Amino acid sequence: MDIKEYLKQQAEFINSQIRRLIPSGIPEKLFKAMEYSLLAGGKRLRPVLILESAKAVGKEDVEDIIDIAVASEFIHTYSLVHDDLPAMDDDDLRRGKPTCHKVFGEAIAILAGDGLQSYAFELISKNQAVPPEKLIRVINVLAHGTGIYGMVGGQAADILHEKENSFDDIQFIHIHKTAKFIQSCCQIGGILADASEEEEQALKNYGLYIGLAFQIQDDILDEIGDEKKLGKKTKKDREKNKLTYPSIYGLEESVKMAQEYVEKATEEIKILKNPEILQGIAYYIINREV
Ligand code: GRG
Repeated sequence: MDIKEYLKQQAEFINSQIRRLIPSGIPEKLFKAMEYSLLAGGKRLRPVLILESAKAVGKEDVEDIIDIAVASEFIHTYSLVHDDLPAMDDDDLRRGKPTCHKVFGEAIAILAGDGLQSYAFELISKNQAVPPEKLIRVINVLAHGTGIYGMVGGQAADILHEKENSFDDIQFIHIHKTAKFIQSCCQIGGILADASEEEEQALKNYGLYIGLAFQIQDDILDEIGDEKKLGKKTKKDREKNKLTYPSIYGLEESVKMAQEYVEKATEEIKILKNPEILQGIAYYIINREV
């Protein structure tokens, strides 16, 4: 299977589901800001990981969990909108297009991010097909991975750090800012597919390893200044003295580290019924150009 083509198809499928699930009946400018940011492009990695993790454990029909997968993209989009704000990274472009606050103003961008986050949890909690006790676990895992113990905590550490160039600093920041959200998506797929404890742990380990590989690859792409990464932070980040893997280890070592994490990730999920697509995604992460 051509994994790149498969992921492209899956991303298109997620796009159609996002369009279906964008909430209506809200102030028009807020709606437009949410819609603009949600549909501005993107790999849709997190919802795809939820669906593929469920399939890897053996869930054949994922129709009943699509809204939960889409909710993860709502949260991801909120994080990008807030990350771009003047108070954070102060970016003019995201995915090659003007950032949400550049188009709609800062106040609406903040509210669009807030709205996307809370609506994500509303969407999950109103799923009728999944038993409530499972939904509570999903909500808990997602809130943990994206909140103060995960992405929000990592973002705070990234903003607050005093550059020491140490392995501990960069690992803490990237495990929390990037990997924990990705890890929670893999775990959620497992929960929704009734994974055993051992299978769920394998998915958690896989998620953490690919999350770290994802961040290292992101840093590598920034470092080599790939032209295709329009709107991503490159020179600006370096000017702001951000901790990146290449800035500490150099490019060659960073490439090696990402490869090692991917190998560990693929090894972890060998116990699953259908590990192949997740294994393909792991390799895609370090071979991607955007
Ligand atoms: C504002 C609470 C808060 C958190 C922000 C998302 C984030 C945390 C920071 C963005 C900066 C950054 C480069 C993070 C590292 C990796 C990452 C999350 C990249 C963007 O995700 P992709 O590549 O984006 O999946 P697409 O555009 O494909 O959806």
